[in-house]
Amino acid sequence: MFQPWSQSSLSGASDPDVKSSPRASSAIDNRGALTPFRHLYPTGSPSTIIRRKVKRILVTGASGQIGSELTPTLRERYGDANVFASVHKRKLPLELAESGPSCTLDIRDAEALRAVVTEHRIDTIFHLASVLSAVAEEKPQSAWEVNMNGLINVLETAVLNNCAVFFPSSVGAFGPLTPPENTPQDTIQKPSTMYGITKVSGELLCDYYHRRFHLDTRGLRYPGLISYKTLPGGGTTDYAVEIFYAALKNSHYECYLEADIRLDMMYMPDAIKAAIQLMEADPEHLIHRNAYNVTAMSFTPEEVSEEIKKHIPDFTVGYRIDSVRQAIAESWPRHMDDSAARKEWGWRPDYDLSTMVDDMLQKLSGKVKVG
Ligand code: NAD
Ligand code: AKB
Repeated sequence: MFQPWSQSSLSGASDPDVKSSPRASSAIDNRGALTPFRHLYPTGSPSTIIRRKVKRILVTGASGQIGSELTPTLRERYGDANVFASVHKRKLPLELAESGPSCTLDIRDAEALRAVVTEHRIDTIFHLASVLSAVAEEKPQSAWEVNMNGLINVLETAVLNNCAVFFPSSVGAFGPLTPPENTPQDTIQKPSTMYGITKVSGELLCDYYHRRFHLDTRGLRYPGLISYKTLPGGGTTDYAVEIFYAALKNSHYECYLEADIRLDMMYMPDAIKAAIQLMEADPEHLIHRNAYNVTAMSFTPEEVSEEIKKHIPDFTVGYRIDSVRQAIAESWPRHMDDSAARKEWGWRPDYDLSTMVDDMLQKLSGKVKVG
């Protein structure tokens, strides 16, 4: 559907560093060559941070809200056989299970992850396996294990196999002390949730592996994502998806957030575009690797309801507040400044509130049974 960036940016295939670097030994070489505690490790090393042609990809958490849409787009772009989908407890939809290779993998199992990456000669990992914000507040220890130990496993495996890594951070990486309007790219990050703590730590860890081991890590701070293929997996912004199902099914929705809580949001096609565009971007232009603020729209439950009412006039919304998710939402920015992403790799969303609502209702009306 989208092809806004040039294939010519994928010129790494001819880079001698790509061909000459022996995969298994490169990590040892990388580590051995490092001066320990080389302070303020200079960002990037022209010999190892190279343009690369993404060609053998592993998607972790491939059956989730993002993975179930990113995986088929990657398969379309790089070839079905080159995109390996790994899942945990949530199964892949049939068409994804049938269209390319897949496996079951617990991201906390470092050995199993290493075996998949080595056996399938993976060179790029889109690491989506995670516990989201609301579930992370219910199970903080488990969120730490999956989000942090899982990420360390991915980064270590990536070093050993010379892989690039995509890490999706979140608006949740900010907290109550962060400026909520036009939230700058570089600002206070003191989140009050376990999810946020794992996201800031993840961003820092990805930057660390980039400086310390020259790993090609890149990340985005996604806002709430809205999509019609797969339901979200236990976040604070899930209301912005549920509301469409409820509108079509019952013409009524009970919202768990206050009517006037404003949050950044993005439609899934833009989220997929951003991930691929960032991973294909010329590394020389990437100053803020981990992670870029990206947003497409910012709205309240009341505003999205009004937009839905333009299509379903008898739609009504009630409010039954969930204090945990309301508190999380209150600690997040209202609107992020994504000018660094726009400047450094040409980020620009295609959907705003009105075009997103229009498309969501069209796509979902064929899927949801009117009750
Ligand atoms: P999701 O919950 O829909 O999918 C996450 C997947 O991780 C699930 O399929 C789950 O089975 C898998 N998983 C959980 N524990 C695992 C384990 N131990 N081993 C392997 N897999 C495991 O989440 P999503 O919305 O697709 O999000 C993907 C990434 O994007 C996450 O890092 C999330 O924090 C980030 N993100 C998402 C949003 C959003 O609105 N969806 C916004 C910001 C950031
Ligand atoms: C959540 O609400 O947890 C996610 C996110 C914005 O990170 N949708």
